[in-house]
Amino acid sequence: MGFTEKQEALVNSSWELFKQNPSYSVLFYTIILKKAPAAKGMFSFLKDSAEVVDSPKLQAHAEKVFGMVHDSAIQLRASGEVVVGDATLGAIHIQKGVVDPHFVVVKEALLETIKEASGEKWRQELSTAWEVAYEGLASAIKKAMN
Ligand code: HEM
Ligand code: ISQ
Repeated sequence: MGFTEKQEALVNSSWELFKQNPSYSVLFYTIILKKAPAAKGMFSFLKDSAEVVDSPKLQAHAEKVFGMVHDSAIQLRASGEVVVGDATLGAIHIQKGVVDPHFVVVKEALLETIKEASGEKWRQELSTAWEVAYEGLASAIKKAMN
């Protein structure tokens, strides 16, 4: 079964909740660094600060990542596949030293952040919808890295 209208709606509604509160961007980074402390030096906007602090840059980058997963859900629903618009994305991630296990870390951080953002609205099918959208996008980026 392909990505359903219901799954798209679940991703849409929790994406709105994520956007409403900048602290979720901080949470997202914090979880990534807890799982992969060595990733800190990879991010230009993190490597010089002792801890994850809120900044417009951090927020913009995190929102972009979540926004792309949201867009991936829309694409999966519309066409069944994910096309990455930004042709430089593969090269950026290679250059930063990103490897496959990092994609698992970012996925787990994304799902935990969505769980926090959706609060009592959280349910397994909501999480699964985000996971499917993320996996579609991650494989498109990994393909671009090869
Ligand atoms: C840069 C998205 C996975 C680490 C970027 C950029 C985008 C992006 C759009 C360009 C700069 C920006 O606007 O933030 C994504 C998406 C991913 C993904 C959608 C998964 C579906 C990963 C993974 C890692 C990673 C698994 C490893 C922990 C980085 C780093 C940069 C970057 C270090 C450069 C940031 C900087 O210093 O400017 N990513 N990324 N990304 N990404 Fe990812
Ligand atoms: C880019 N790629 C992956 C994860 C990220 C998290 C926060 C900001 C930018 C990112």
